[in-house]
Amino acid sequence: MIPYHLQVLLTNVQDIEKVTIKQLIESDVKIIKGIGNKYAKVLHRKGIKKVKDLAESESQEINLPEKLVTKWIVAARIITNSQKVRRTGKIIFSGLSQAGKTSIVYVLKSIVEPPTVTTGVKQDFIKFAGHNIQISDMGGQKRFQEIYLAAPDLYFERTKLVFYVIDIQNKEKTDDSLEYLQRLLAIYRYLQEKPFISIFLHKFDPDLSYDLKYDIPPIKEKIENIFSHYVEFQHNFFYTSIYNPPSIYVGIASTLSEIFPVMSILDVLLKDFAELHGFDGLLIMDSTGMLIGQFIRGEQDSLVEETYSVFKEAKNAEKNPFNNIVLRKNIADPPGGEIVVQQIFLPHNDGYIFYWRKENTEIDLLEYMLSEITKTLNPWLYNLLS
Ligand SMILES: Nc1nc2c(ncn2[C@@H]2O[C@H](COP(=O)(O)OP(=O)(O)OP(=O)(O)O)[C@@H](O)[C@H]2O)c(=O)[nH]1
Ligand SMILES: [Mg+2]
Repeated sequence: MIPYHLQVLLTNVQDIEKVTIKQLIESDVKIIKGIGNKYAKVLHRKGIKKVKDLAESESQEINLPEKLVTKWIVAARIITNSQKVRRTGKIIFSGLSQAGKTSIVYVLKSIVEPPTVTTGVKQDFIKFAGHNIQISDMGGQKRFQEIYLAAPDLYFERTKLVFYVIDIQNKEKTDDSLEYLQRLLAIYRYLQEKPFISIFLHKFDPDLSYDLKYDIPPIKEKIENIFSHYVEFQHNFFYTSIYNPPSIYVGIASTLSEIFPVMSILDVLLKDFAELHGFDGLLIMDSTGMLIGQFIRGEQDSLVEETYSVFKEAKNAEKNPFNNIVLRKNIADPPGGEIVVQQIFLPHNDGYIFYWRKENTEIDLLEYMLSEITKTLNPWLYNLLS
C-alpha cells in the first residue's frame, strides 16, 4: 500500500492498494502528477522513461520550464528515497578545547547546564527539519587531537560536513586553532574526502568589545589564505555566540540546507509561493525554532532576527481554530511591514510559517490566501521533511 503522502504526488493510479513502492520506482514517469502524456513523451526522448530515471536527472538537462521539472524531479526522488534509509556522511564539530563546541550542541538541544570537557568523541543528535541528525562532537584537548590524527581513517572517513569552531576571544590560541584546521584539511586531502567546512567564529557575544571585533577580519583573512591552498573545500563563515541563540540556529540551518539539497528545494518552492501570492518573505521554522526553509526578497538580513523574536511570541499565543493563525504583528525593521504567523503540522513536530509583507493586507483576503497556500504547500512539506 502506498502511503497517502506519496499518493498525492501521483496521478490516479489504478489499483493503488495493490501497488508497491518498488513497482512505482519502475513505473513510467507519467504516473507523476502534472507530467501527462505530452510531457512524458519529451522526457522519454531524453531517455528518462521510469520514475527512477527521473530521480537521477537534473532539471537543466531537460528542455522544459525549470519550475515544472524541478517539482517532478523532487517527486521522483521522494518516491525513490522513501525506500532507502537516509544515510549521510558524518557531521563533525571540531576545534580546540574550550572553543565552545559542546556549548553550541547544547544550545541546539536546549540543554541549559554548562558542559564539561569532552573526552574523545561524543556522538549526539540534533533535530533539523524534523530529522534526527547524528553529529560527532570531537573533544579538542591536545591528547585527543593526537589520537584522531594518528588514525585518520577511523575518525575522518566519510565526513560530509565539519563545523570548525574558533574562539575569537582567545587571541593566544588563534594560531594553534588555525594550525589544527590546516592539519584537518591536509588529512581530508590525503583521504581524498571533500567535506563542506563551516567556520564558526565563535564567542562573538552581543557585548563584544570593540578591540575584539577589530581583530576578526585578520583572522578571517588568515583562514582564507589557508583555503587558498586547499581550494577543493567549499566553506562558509558565521559569527556565533551562545548568548545569541539565533546566530547558532542560522549558522547550522544555512549550512545544513547547503548540504541537503532537499532543503534548497524547499527554498525554491517557498520562493514560488511567495511570488504567486505576493508575499515579500516566507519562512518556516519547526517548533524548536530551527529555520527549515526561507525565502526573503532583497537584502533583509534583519528579518531573520526579527522572525525569531516573533517566534517566541507565537509559541505562547493562542491559535485561531479556523486557520491556525497565531499572530499578526507590525514589525519595526523594515518599517511598515507586517508578519503573520500560522501554525502548521510537520511530520515530526509542529512548526510555523511566517508570512512577511511590506504592506498590511486586508484580513479576509489574507485568510483566503493563507488557506490556499497551506493547502498546496502541505503535501510538499510533508514529503520533503518526513
Ligand atoms: N563568552 C562565551 N563563552 C562561551 C561561548 N560558548 C561557549 N563558551 C564557554 O566556553 C567554555 C568551553 O565550552 P565547551 O563547549 O565546553 O568547549 P568545547 O569546545 O566543547 O571544549 P572540549 O570539549 O574540551 O573540546 C565554557 O566555559 C563555555 O561556557 C560563547 O558563545 N561566548
Ligand atoms: Mg566539548
